[in-house]
Amino acid sequence: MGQPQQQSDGTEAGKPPLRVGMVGYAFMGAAHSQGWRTAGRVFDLPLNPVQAVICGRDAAAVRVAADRHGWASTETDWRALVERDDVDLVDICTPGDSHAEIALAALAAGKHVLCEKPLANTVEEATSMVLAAEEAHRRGQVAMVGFNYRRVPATAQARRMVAEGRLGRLRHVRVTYLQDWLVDPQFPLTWRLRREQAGSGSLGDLGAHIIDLAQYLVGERLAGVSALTETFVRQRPLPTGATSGLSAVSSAGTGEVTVDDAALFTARFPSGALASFEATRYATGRKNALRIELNGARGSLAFDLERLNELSFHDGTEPGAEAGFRRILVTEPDHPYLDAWWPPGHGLGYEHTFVHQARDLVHAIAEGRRPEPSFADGLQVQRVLAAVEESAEKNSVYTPIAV
Ligand code: SOE
Repeated sequence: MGQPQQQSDGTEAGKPPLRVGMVGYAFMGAAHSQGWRTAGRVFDLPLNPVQAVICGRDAAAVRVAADRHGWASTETDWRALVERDDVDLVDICTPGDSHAEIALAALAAGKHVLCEKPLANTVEEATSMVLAAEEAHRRGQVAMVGFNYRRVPATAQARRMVAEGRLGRLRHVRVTYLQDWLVDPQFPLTWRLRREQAGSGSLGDLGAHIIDLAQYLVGERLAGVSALTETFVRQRPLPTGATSGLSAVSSAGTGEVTVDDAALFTARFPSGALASFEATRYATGRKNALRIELNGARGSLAFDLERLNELSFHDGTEPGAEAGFRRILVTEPDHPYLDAWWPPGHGLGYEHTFVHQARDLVHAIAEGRRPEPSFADGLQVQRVLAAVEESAEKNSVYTPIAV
């Protein structure tokens, strides 16, 4: 690993600090904390991330989170965090219903912003966030949306290979994101199952990831979709007390599930490739199976998040008798991000995507450039989500994506 000079408080000598204020401390808050804690220790960054303050409404719980994840102080009101002079960047790790309000306030207060996906709950909210981000960019601020799966070394390597033309002209893009944590009808009605908080269900939670990843890998934006969505279990027990990550305890009484459980859609890329997408929390036995396969005129590539240090590559230009899918172990210093980590052959995991995300954002801030994915990229994904919902309501009628 790279060995930047650390001081006892974790800051790095001789570099300007980037003081981070995080809103939210549950699953995504913990994941982003890993990113901020580790990025400057592994990568040689132009700015030194400092975990200044973390915010949550429950004072005792946020104190525990601060101690556990290495934050120097706490707040219980995000407005106070946003106004603090010792915060340069606001990292939004809350459910989607508060993304727009917090991001707009943070940008107005002169902060850089990192916002978890999906960017917002509606196209209107996302549009206002893009306008504010553009204005803020003219003042030197940077705003990024957190599609962390671009930062798996194997997906970044796949992007390189597509861009280099190793697959030739793309014909098929096949993407699924399969989980199974809702199979049990007794699983409680947590915020991810309420439209007013989450915006949508599997579609926004998982579909947003695969839309972004497919467009990133292909290097084009989808033109239109034909979709089906379904809510398999419409009533669920109400949760008692706090929920954490994907787990919760239920009580007596039930409530209505107001989001989709699964979304299925087909789409066309402008250059002609056909794409299919499936997002569900009901794929029994599939835990976090984000899979993508690209088939081009010269070859194919496949990736599976459950085997995230690998790519499967078929080079169609090889002699037929010897050709076939072969495994590329994406663990070498030549692969994206990996020269800073372990000796060759030593793999990474889910949490490292958040370290890479922090690294890339710090570089964008130091260089004053628009980060990728930007809020504008987040808005475009939001438009695809809206088109999927519109198409599904009209029984899968082809629905163009607004630009
Ligand atoms: C739950 O479905 C979830 O944690 C998503 O919210 C994340 O974005 C995804 O990365 C893993 O699954």
